[in-house]
Amino acid sequence: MKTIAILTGAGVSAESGLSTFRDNNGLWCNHRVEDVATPEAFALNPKLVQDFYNMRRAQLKEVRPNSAHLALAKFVAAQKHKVFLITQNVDNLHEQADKAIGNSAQDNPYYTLIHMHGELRKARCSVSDEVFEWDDDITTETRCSCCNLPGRLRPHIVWFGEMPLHMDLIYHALRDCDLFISIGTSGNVYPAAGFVQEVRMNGKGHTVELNMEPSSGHNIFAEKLYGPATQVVPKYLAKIAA
Ligand code: BV8
Repeated sequence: MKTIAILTGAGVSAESGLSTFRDNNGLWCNHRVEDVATPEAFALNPKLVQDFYNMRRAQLKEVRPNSAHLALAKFVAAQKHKVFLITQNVDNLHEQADKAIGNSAQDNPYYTLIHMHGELRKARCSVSDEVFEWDDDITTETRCSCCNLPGRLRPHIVWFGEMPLHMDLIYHALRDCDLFISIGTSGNVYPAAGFVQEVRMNGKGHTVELNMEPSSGHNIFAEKLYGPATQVVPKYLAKIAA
């Protein structure tokens, strides 16, 4: 049984119209990270942080998966190997693509989809840690159904300085995989940026980078293909599926 681990970042969603973080006019260009994506920022100015995520959550209603998401979804659905799709993204475009081709991680025993930085369409109570499906705005007045009090509900997002989710499962996949494909990430944010190193040091997988341009860790990858995800992802997956 072969295992495939795939890491995606903001670049896979760029051609669906979602801003990346560090490209020109990226998300962080309009907001300092410290102002909107840390627990301290949330404590200091909860309305600014909630508005930042409300804007991004609302965008999800207008964006659709692109041909890179769809090629990934078709590739994953066709596998009789274990596939771990580990995304840094908090959008739901992988889920939308899976649904479009009739697949889902819930129904496919070979397929695990991991949102290591959380999800825009979920909210979490800061006190009970209960997580809720959430499609609307969250304000400082919104009440969580667990405590029925305002001001406790936060985006279910991993901020800087917080531990990403499902890390044990992720490291198991990295050490076990025969193939590690990194797609659309700049390799600036840890621990995700260190995954390729983990595969090289403690795993056995062939490592591949598919990105618009060389990432910070480009020289660690055994194979690289550069260009827009909607071109390089379908091309690469067709090659290995043949
Ligand atoms: C933690 C949710 C510890 C928010 C995000 C060393 C080890 C460990 C930690 C650190 C370390 N050094 C520093 C740290 C701290 C920090 C960090 O890494 N800082 C960086 C800036 C140096 N890391 C953390 O804080 C992490 N937590 O380490 O906790 C701990 C230990 C014990 C106990 C408690 C805690 C948490 C990091 C998670 C932060 N949250 N997201 C949100 O989304 O609002 S990170 C954020 O960056 C997004 O998730 C994003 O996905 C992620 C990575 O960015 P990319 O996806 O790569 O996006 P980017 O714009 O950078 O790049 C896009 C790429 O796509 C580019 O290369 C571009 O060329 C390409 N591209 C563009 N268009 C296309 C394309 N490619 C193809 N086609 C296209 N069309």
